[in-house]
Amino acid sequence: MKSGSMRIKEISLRQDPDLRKELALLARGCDFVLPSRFKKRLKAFQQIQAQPKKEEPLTPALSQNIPKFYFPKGCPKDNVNIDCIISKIEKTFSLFPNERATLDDMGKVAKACECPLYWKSPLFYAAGGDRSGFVSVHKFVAIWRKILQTCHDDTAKFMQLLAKPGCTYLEREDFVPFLQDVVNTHPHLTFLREASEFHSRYITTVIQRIFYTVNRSWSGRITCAELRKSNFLQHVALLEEEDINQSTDYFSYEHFYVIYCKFWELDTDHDLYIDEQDLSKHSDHGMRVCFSTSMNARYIMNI
Ligand SMILES: [Ca+2]
Repeated sequence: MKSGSMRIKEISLRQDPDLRKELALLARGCDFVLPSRFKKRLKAFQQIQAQPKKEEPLTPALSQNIPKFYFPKGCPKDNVNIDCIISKIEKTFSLFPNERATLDDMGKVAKACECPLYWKSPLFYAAGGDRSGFVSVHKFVAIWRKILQTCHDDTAKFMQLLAKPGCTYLEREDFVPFLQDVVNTHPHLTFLREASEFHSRYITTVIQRIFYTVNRSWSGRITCAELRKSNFLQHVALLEEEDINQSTDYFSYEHFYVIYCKFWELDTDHDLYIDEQDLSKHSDHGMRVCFSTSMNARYIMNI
């Protein structure tokens, strides 16, 4: 605005019929011929030019016009009736003895919360169910009400349930209770349930696949933004509807079987680590030439 007004003053100065001649002389450096009236006006003009430009503060009215566009915990929705959801949850808890839910009951609670079925164990553990073996209606309602008030999409809610207190990211061990519950209760994993020594191997494989796909920064910590950009929660939701082998990105038992068999084949001493010694025996010692190069790491990663 100020540069605009100065420009207008300059134009008016040039167009002043009484001063045009003096202005031409000024341009040639003959300021001593200028009349005092022109000098006075020129001095005032130069003073305006010399003043440093001040940053005009953003008026409150203007800042209020910029809509909020950053929602780290999801964009709040107008049509969420928290009291209605809480009432539904209380009604579900009233079906359980002493209004306490065990882990086996949490499927019904997850549905009352309008969550996918396999959110049941994260809901249970987030409400402290692992300490007492059950969750009381009061404890659960207090926690879920707070989550509904602060987390406005599924990603933010799931992150809040799984992350350690005060953490804004997920680490590998945060997924273990959730995946152990999938192993314990998914109808397509009954044969795996009978082989308890393979539980941790399946869980470890799924966790590695989750981090390989979701943790695009390779930091070892999945952020809310990374989880939101991924298809992981869609796969969790589909666990209750489809054959688990359809989840070819994460949960497929068939994929786990192929990965584990290849690992077992390469891990010749079966200590559950693949090292140079294991790979040196692979393919009639054909890979020995690679060990002194960075290819070693690449072979391990591509298994
Ligand atoms: Ca080994």
